[in-house]
This record gives sequence, C-alpha cells and structure tokens, in this order.
Amino acid sequence: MLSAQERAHVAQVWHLIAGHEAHFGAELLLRLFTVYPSTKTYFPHLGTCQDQEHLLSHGQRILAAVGVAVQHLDNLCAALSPLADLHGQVLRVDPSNFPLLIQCFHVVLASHLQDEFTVEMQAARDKFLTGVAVVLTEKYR
Ligand code: HNI
Repeated sequence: MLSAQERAHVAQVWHLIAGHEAHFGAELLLRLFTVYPSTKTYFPHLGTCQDQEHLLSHGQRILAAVGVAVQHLDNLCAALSPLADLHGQVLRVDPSNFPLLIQCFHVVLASHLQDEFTVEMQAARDKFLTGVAVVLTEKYR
C-alpha cells in the first residue's frame, strides 16, 4: 500500500514519462537485453537494431500498461488481470525477470530525468513497480 506521499511521487514521475512511452519503453527493453541477455530469449523477434520499430511498439505497450497501473493504484489486481493471465499462463516468463526489468527502468529514468529523479521518487517507484510485478506473477503455476 502506497502512502499519499508515495502516490504523489509515482504520479509525478508518470507525468514526466507521459507522451514519451514508446521511447522510454524501447530504451527499457534495449537496456534489459543488454544488461541481462537471458531476458532476450523471451523476445526472439525483438532486440536487434533492425527491430527498432518493434521495440518502439512493444515498449509503448509495456509503458501503456504501467500507465494503466498508475491510474488504478487501489485496484491493481483487477486492472492488470488480463496481463497477469498472459504472463503467468501463456508466456510463462520466469518471475525472477521482473526485478531485472524494474532495475533497468530505474536506470532509464535516472539517465533521462537526472536531478529531477529524487531518492524519494525512486523509492516510491520501486514500491509501485514491485506491486505491479507481484500482480503480474501471481497467476503462475
Ligand atoms: Ni511483458 C507482453 C507489460 C514484464 C515478457 N508485457 C506484454 C504486453 C504488455 C506487457 C502490456 C503486451 C500484452 C498484449 O499484447 O496483449 N510486461 C509488462 C509489464 C511488465 C512486464 C507492465 C513489468 C512491469 N514482460 C515482463 C518481463 C518479461 C516480459 C519481465 C520477460 C523478461 N511481455 C513479455 C513477452 C511478451 C510480453 C515475451 C509478449 C511479446 C510479444 O511480442 O507478443
């Protein structure tokens, strides 16, 4: 459960991302594949230079889902239920990959927002994204 202050930080960061979802998302995926190459096995059709368009479109989809989560902080389970089905029962992505993606997300934000990305914002986002990951991995068998 996020405090009022943490919610404000999450909203503030989202305000800085909104409108640039595809680019933040594509960079997030590229960083993930570069730093943790094993994650790329889930995306055989993504990740090379020639796939920039796919990276942008998948990045856009991931970030759009994060945006939905920002709008439904009190009801993440319902808001993300179809995505939880997809990740848990169809894609079967190993849950250990989620913290890797979250870490790369922090790096992407920090590198773009620089001084605007405060320690309080980072902590609030970490809590928020961990909550999202918990929901997306709760339907694993
Ligand atoms: Ni994830 C598809 C959101 C973490 C592997 N993922 C999606 C889609 C969204 C999404 C949205 C598109 C759904 C659709 O088309 O109906 N993924 C998210 C979010 C997180 C996340 C919000 C974490 C915060 N996904 C991960 C992780 C991995 C992952 C950690 C693996 C390393 N996701 C996938 C794969 C697909 C996918 C694989 C299908 C890709 C495709 O091209 O269809």
